[in-house]
Amino acid sequence: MRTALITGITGQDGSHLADLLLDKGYRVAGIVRRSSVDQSERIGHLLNRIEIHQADLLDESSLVKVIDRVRPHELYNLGAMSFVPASWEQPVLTGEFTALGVTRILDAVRIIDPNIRFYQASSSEMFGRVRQVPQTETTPFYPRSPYGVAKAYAHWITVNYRESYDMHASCGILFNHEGPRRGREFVSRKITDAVARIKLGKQQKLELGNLDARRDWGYAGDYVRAMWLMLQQDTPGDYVIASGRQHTVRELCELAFGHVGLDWQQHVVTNTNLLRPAEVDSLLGDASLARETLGWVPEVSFEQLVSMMVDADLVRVRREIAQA
Ligand code: NAP
Ligand code: G4F
Repeated sequence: MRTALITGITGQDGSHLADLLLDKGYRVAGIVRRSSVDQSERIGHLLNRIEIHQADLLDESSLVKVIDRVRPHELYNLGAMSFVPASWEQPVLTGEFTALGVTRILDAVRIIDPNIRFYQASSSEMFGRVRQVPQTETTPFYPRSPYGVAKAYAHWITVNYRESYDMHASCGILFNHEGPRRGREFVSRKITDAVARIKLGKQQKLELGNLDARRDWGYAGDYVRAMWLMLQQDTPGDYVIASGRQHTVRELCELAFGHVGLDWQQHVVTNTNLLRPAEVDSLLGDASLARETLGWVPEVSFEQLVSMMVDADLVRVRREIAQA
């Protein structure tokens, strides 16, 4: 039986990846940082099928102990401070988790067993003010937030450990991916949650920032499959994972409100406080390498993704109303 260890298992991607690996017959262990409250919202359905270990990306000795205890064949490093606006509020902590945390875990792997296959959650935010359209594995980085800068460091330290220590370490440069488990502060989920609440009479208006921002959005369930495929290759590498289609935040609003028969323009108001100090205006990925080498293709379209998220939020808000 193969064993996988996941950092960030309580997050959106960690929970989808745990689902996938359990389906494939893996023993799955996850790293969580200690909290005084329950963090199992996304993994409640699989708590009796996974192992949970406490450690923190800020503390290398805790990572060494867990890796030694679990002895994984594959380690997926998904833990990070992942919300871009928060990275301006806490730039140093973002660097500690999202940049130096990756050195700590790579070093822990090197010490315990450098044959462990390693996945790093790189991000399209590294492309920032894009130098090429569409973006590929060779497009230069120009990050536009402390988060993007931290991810660029994390990406290169992973490449460096691969080249320095001959480790099987791969980076997935993932473009935005969403789903019903997405955190409610991210724009897709903020919109679909508001659509459900407005439809059911619990909210009137939705405040948003930049409606012109363009993103290449896909479904998280499709994207975690790409992570697993990268670690099944004979040789490690870096891969762009994207849908190859781009939409504005405005179009996302139109589609989400339209799904329940509402006119988005009656409900969305812009708030300049939600604009970012430096914006990533447009991202569009070219996943040809992943398609050709990994055989990866996304299965859920943008339209299906938005419908799935609105429907899930309608079910949840209805339940909350019934329980109130
Ligand atoms: P998410 O839902 O915000 O989950 C982040 C996870 O990281 C949570 O489990 C969180 O634990 C954990 N974490 C944060 N700080 C930690 C620390 N100091 N030690 C250990 N764990 C820590 O993010 P996601 O959307 O699943 O994204 C997964 C990864 O992919 C992240 O690295 C993100 O930056 C990257 N990424 C995401 C996207 C996307 O569109 N979703 C695109 C490209 C790259 P708590 O529950 O304790 O907070
Ligand atoms: O949903 P977002 O907050 O995602 P963002 O900043 O693109 O980052 C996400 O994707 C990255 C991959 O490219 C990940 F690495 C990262 O961890 C995260 O998962 O914002 C998307 C766009 C932005 O341009 C933002 O300015 O939506 C715009 N937007 C407009 N109004 C808003 C809002 N974003 C948020 N969160 N909230 C708003 O009210």
